[in-house]
Amino acid sequence: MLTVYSDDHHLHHGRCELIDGQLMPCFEMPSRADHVLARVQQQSLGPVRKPEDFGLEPIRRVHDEAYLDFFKGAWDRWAEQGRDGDLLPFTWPARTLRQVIPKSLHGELGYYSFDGGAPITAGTWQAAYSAAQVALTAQAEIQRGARGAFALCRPPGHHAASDLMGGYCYLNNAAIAAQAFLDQGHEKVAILDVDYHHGNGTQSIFYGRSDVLFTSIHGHPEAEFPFFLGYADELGEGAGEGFNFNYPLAAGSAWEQWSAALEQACGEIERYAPDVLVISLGVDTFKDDPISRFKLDSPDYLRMGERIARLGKPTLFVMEGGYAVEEIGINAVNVLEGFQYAQ
Ligand code: OKP
Ligand code: ZN
Repeated sequence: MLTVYSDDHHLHHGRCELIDGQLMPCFEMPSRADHVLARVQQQSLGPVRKPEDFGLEPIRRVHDEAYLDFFKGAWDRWAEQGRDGDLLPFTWPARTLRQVIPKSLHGELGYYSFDGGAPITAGTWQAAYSAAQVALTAQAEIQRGARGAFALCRPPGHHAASDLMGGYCYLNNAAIAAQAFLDQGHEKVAILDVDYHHGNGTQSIFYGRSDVLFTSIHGHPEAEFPFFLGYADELGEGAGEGFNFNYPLAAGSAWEQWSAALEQACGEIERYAPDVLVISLGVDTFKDDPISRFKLDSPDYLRMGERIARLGKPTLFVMEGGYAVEEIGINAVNVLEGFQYAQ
């Protein structure tokens, strides 16, 4: 299986995040992708290629124009103010406030984000842009007839909505790839999001549409980030009604509970009968993940890949979360190997 990877991810390295009332070094760090790449090479998964540049157009198909302009220009405005620390939002247009776009940098940043977990640094735009190109290049490989391809994206994307960054995410790599499949002639794309956190961005982008089925297995939002989306009663709206399925699970869930939810998600995907499948591949479901509370073990990821393979669809894997840095390579590549070597 082809892996697409860009060194540009190193350009994004946030300094710290606020967690449990403390400033901590960012869990979403460059060594994550380095470990995954090393494991891909160690296991001889297949060739590794740099991304092609498809430009901004396929990104614009998913993201709001003004949001992209803001994100692209935000660091230079910050630097003009003489700042060199990470740019982080601190005020959001929550209930009782107006959805108005202010003129100041911090006002706009609050408008275009939903949490304080996505720092903008000097290289964040370039890293996120390249991650989207990584996803599009792997998508093109599937389009050319490959059975599977791996987009080793960093930063991740599934929390990013059309005009919102947050949860370590800026551009929604999986959604951009899914939209590219549709724009290149496919009629139905299914997304299966196996990251520990609900893919609120991806869900919101496709919530009113029937050409993309969104399914997600994740920590229950009553107790877990992103808290305000990802409940089981969110089934889509308008033309999208019946094309969104969430499987929130309790903290402590292990393969037994997780795989039962996977069976249900696979049932919906089979009923939908998509042309292609996009996997938002987070491995923060791992038992030793420092910010998550599921109990999957490394061999479980082989089973996960095998079950996905049995859906029998051309499958694009897009890297999302996973913060147990030492094991992230083993676990992510186990999914790919389980898929690759399944009948
Ligand atoms: C991203 B992905 C804020 C703490 C909130 C955000 C978790 C984002 C997970 N400083 N934590 O889904 O793995
Ligand atoms: Zn996650």
